[in-house]
Amino acid sequence: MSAERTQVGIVGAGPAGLVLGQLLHEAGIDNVILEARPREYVEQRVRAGVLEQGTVDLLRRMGLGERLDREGIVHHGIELRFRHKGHRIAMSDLTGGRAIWIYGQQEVVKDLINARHDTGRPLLFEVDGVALHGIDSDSPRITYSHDGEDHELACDVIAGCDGFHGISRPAIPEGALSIYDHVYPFGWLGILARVAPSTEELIYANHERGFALHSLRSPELSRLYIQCDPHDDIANWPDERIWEEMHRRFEADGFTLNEGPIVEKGITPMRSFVVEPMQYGRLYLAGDAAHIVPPTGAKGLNLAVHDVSVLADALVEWFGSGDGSKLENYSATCLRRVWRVQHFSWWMTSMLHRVSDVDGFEEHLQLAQLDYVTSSEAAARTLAENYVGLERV
Ligand code: RFL
Ligand code: PHB
Repeated sequence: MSAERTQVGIVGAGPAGLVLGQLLHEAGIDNVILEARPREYVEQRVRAGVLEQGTVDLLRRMGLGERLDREGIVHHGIELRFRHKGHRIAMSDLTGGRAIWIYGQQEVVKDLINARHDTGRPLLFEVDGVALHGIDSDSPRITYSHDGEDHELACDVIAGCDGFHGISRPAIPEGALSIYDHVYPFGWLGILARVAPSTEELIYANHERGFALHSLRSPELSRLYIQCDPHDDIANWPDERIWEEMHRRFEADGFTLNEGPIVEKGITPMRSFVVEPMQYGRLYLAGDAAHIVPPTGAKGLNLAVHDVSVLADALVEWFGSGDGSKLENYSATCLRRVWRVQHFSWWMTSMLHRVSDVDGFEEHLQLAQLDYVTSSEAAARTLAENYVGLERV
């Protein structure tokens, strides 16, 4: 067993762990990142696509804006499509010029991994058997094996950035946590298709056959989703069936959906989940390890980045001056935004997805809300300011 020491042990090299490692490095705080998966896997995983204004501002401040500004696509509006007609929400006009960027999560992750390598600080892939010890003491430790050798890493604090299925949250005694878990009766079937997007701005469609979303990754790559049964098997969805369903759900006067080869497809269940508090002893949870939102609000990655910017700020103060007040308040500070974003993501999800609705009551409520959001400037601004990301919560 080899013994090592660091100030902050970070479990997980998703957006949360990598951004935290970089922010701590900038402040001269020693840290080690441990990742269970291979580098190639982490860099290829197709997930989020929408970055809020605040996330882009932070990445630029961290010196990670170069490729993002070159290849990312800035968007100033989105379309809500219902009763087969499109209605634009002019996000930037409604929010004093704020916007969102389309830049794939795996591109953010690639940029962060490259920046990490430039720092020379450790980022280990394919670690096994990660376990946390003494998290309620002043000297927490992480044990793991790497390249067939067992290691013990002594830390001042541990950051659990290991996603929803990680080991950090379960390391906290059950009685210390309150868990809020809401599972939706639908999922998203998502595809990546090698074809020019059929739209310049994202389309969120409420359709009698179920929700559909048209997004993109580049001028040659479209990203589309349709609401489906979360327990359905992707094998039941040959490409022709997917396109046929997409055509029906996006149908509108003057709109043509471009088809192309599907290069990736999968089904994701949808849930809202929050654990409180997001800290226990010397363990701090961040990102999907602490909360999950349904993707309709495009918020998960952005929230993960916000958590770690709060955590980094608190750790810099604690290591720098010994003042632990921000660290003590870490969970409370994060949870204000977490619950705001939970509400927004649930609200968007509820407004846009079809559920079994025998008497049509819910459908009428959804359409009434969509009419309101697309005709009242106040209602449109509520959607817009949440979508681009609130500056202050
Ligand atoms: P991640 O990205 O899951 O990273 C956690 C990392 O921890 C590793 N790990 C371990 N490492 C060591 N030891 C262990 N025992 C470990 N267990 C796990 C994992 O391998 C992984 O590398 O969590 P993080 O960093 O908190 O980031 C969260 C985001 O990934 C997530 O919230 C977003 O992808 C959600 N999301 C979206 N968010 C947005 O902001 N905008 C979007 O447009 C958006 N679209 C989406 C999404 C998520 C989706 N899916 C697939 C759930 C669209 C979809 C379809
Ligand atoms: C995406 O491009 O993957 C995407 C866009 C908007 C969402 C969710 C995902 O709400």
